[in-house]
Amino acid sequence: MERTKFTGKHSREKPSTSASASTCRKALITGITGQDGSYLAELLLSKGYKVHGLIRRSSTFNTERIDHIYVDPHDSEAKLFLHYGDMTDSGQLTNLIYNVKPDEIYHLAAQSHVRVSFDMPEFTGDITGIGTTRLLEAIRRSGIKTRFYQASSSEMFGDSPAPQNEETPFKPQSPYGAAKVYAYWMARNYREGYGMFAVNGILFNHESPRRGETFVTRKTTRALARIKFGLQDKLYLGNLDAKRDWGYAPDYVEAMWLMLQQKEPDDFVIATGETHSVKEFVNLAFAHAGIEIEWKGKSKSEKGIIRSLTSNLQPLPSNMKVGDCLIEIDPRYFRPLEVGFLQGDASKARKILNWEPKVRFKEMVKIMVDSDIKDLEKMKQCQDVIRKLSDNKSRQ
Ligand code: NDP
Ligand code: GDR
Repeated sequence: MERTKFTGKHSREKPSTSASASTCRKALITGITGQDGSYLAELLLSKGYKVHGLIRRSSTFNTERIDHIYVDPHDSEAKLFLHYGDMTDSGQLTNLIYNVKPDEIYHLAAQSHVRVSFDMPEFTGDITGIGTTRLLEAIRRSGIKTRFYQASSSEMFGDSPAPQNEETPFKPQSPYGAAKVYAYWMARNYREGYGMFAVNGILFNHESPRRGETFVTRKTTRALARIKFGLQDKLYLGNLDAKRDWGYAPDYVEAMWLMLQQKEPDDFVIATGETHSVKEFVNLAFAHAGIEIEWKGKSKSEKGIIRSLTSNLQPLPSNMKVGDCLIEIDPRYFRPLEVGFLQGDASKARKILNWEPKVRFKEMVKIMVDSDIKDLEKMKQCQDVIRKLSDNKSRQ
């Protein structure tokens, strides 16, 4: 498919008169430019939906994750339509829902970074918490009959004992977790109070090559690729002992869709049931790139040192050798409160939605490492071509 950047010039959908268009289902995705939004948009388009996405105005392009599926709306084949808006703007949300009349709404927009939520608790509450209420109210006021998905999170469980399922009490340990608990209850209130088809997908961590660069998995695989190419010396991390139930994002958006296809609205935990520490993630990622790490020291002084280098690590940065320190702790990445152990029990989703994770932890780590290394290889090849061209030019 042709790569066309969204420029904002043609965001309005042209009225369609074709029979197939009038019967195809319409979905609205908030947070379409994020990791999950992009995979979900692909999934819904593959199922024949027309997909409308809410995007924020930004001074730089923020549509990189969906550029490959964007087609100019003047094209009769166009099925993806983008609209400017923000979770703080109730009027625009109401207008959008009234005009688009979506059959399904997937609400994924959020300030989604837990560490950042401690720096910006009020903003996080506004976007991640009240933002959901604004959307629910927009649905109610516009009078549109639609199905609503709320992106709830395992962070709502906080330090409740594992394994966590739909019955586990919420004990959030961050402004982000607290905002999500509020949003969870608002979705339930609108379901129970107004008979709205509103569901909560309580998703545990899920990652992919499209994961934001400041979440620990992607931060690690990206840094690893940069270290391999000699562009970065070290990776600085926070708490290495936290354990997470990490799944693969494309599997998880499938579960979102399944939840909105049920007869009755209900809430579901989505998880793999496996849990691993940050350190295990780092060890596996580096090992996949041919760097075996050993850990020395304790707490803030703990360091990840090269124990051995295997032959698949080519090209090697010329100065890299056994005994070098590649990973250090930076206390800036610690959180005032931490969620130490998450492990989901997704038996309800397995039974009712017939949902199972397809990609497991080890495979997911490899997918992410390979993708970041490939991206840098491509970038390096482009730089080499540019260098050769400019060498040739200067010789002329
Ligand atoms: P991302 O951080 O990748 O994406 C967040 C999206 O929200 C982006 O499209 C972002 O836009 C948009 N957004 C942020 N603020 C606003 C705003 N004020 N108005 C409109 N849009 C806004 O998150 P993920 O894709 O990883 O997660 C999707 C949802 O699922 C989030 O709600 C997250 O909290 C939740 N969740 C995620 C889990 C995970 O492991 N990934 C697990 C459980 C829940 P922009 O691109 O412009 O920044
Ligand atoms: P999380 O994901 O907080 O679980 O929220 P993140 O990847 O940020 O942290 C996971 C664990 O790794 C530890 N950690 C670090 N984290 C980051 N970001 N950076 C570091 O350098 C670092 N070092 C160690 C953290 O302390 C934590 O224990 C994600 C988000 O997607 C939420 O939106 C979502 O709701 C939850 O997952 C489920």
